[in-house]
Amino acid sequence: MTRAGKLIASVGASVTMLGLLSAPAHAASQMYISHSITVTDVVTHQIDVHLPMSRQDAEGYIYWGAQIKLRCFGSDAVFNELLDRVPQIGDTFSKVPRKAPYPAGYGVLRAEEDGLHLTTLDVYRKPGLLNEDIGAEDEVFCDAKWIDADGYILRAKSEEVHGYF
Ligand SMILES: [Ca+2]
Ligand SMILES: [Ca+2]
Repeated sequence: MTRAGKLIASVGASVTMLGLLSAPAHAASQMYISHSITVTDVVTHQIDVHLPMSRQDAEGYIYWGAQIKLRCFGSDAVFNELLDRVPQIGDTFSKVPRKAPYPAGYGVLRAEEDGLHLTTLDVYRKPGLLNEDIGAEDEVFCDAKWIDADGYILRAKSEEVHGYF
């Protein structure tokens, strides 16, 4: 490594250490949400939210109380209906784990190498809460609202998933 390279690496290291001491300033700049619905005897709905950033930044945000709020909608020509109690486990997610029998690691913000993640897993009766068009095919999408400890907000919307739920 050149002397300049060493200097840059050393500056990078001290910035990372500062990041551990306070909520990272603008690390959260993008958010992605996707979801899948699997129909068997029941209807299983998984929502995945990802904010790309370093693991250290994700740990900082989670520690300082960042939240992700999720809502899901039935898509219709005139009016997209808010689906009440979807996700079933509640709409606000933070560092606080869901109680068993909700599966461990789901429904709680987690830090990984590629950033901050949230995955929900809900199981509904069939037909149930995702059956937004009675007697017809259903189209469901979800949106995510990120709120960090300073009140900074990001929003993202998922693709529509179609099926008979
Ligand atoms: Ca519809
Ligand atoms: Ca339907």
